[in-house]
Amino acid sequence: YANLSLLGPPVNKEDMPYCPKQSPLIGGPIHVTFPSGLTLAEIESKNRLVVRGGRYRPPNCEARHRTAVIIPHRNREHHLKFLLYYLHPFLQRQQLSYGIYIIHQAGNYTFNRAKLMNVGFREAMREEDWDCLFFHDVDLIPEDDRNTYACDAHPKHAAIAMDKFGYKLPYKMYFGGVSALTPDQYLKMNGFPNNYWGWGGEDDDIGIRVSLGGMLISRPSVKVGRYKMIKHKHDKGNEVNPKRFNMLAKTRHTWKNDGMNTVEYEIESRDYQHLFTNITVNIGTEA
Ligand code: UDH
Repeated sequence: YANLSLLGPPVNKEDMPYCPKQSPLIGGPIHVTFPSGLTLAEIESKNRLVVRGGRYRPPNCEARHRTAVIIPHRNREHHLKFLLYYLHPFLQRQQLSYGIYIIHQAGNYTFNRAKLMNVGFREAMREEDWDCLFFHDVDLIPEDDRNTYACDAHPKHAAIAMDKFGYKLPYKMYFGGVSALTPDQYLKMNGFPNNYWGWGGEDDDIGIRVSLGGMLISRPSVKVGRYKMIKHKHDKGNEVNPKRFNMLAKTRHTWKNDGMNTVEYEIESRDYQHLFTNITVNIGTEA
């Protein structure tokens, strides 16, 4: 009998080689425009390899990273369409294994972005052993392929250069828009706060938690961490939170008793669509 080892490695799915460290599909800057009349069906037809719930794996190699993208959402379907239009091909060019989760706040009570992220973390990790979570505003479109959606040794603030801030960091501790943490990093800072209702403050609280958790902030270069924000006005139901400065002054006393260890909510529905998993959640109201 012939020596079977001479036939080379088996070519079944389980035994694929790892993807290269640098994806050959990466193109650099992306020209972002907002085409009118875009439909979900059109985006679906352009993303044939995406499967139920917005999941994807590279077809010809084993991904080096497994990333869940968590998007807090209510009443921004129009933005969501544009984000999906750009994000799916972007993540595929990076040869990642990924899933996209929309965490939809049920009801009309004041919005709570950070608490929705805690829900997203728990629900995504329940489904799969993700090694990186990207917490992603719905209205920010990455403008460069080299902004890799994988985690670093420290929590990563990815949206370092947004067009609305003149493509630079607005202040040193800014941690808003798009950030990425491993499950370990997330739990080390007890996740995000649950009690910031309305607009503002929660992103700075999260930044403070990173340092209280004994970690640093990692960032891509300003050349690469570029984002275009889809222009919009303040949302109804997300009024400016007047308590935010008082709360921020107390974060170092509150973070251990408010976060992943105390988050409470009720899932209303879980819906596996082609381009994303939608989780509609009742997160309650302010205490
Ligand atoms: N979000 C929703 N629905 C809402 C409120 C917020 O989905 O009703 C989510 C969404 O993912 C959004 C994120 O929470 O990207 C952050 O909220 P935001 O976009 O309101 O915050 P940002 O600071 O914008 O980006 C502030 C309003 C700018 C008004 C400027 C008027 N010139």
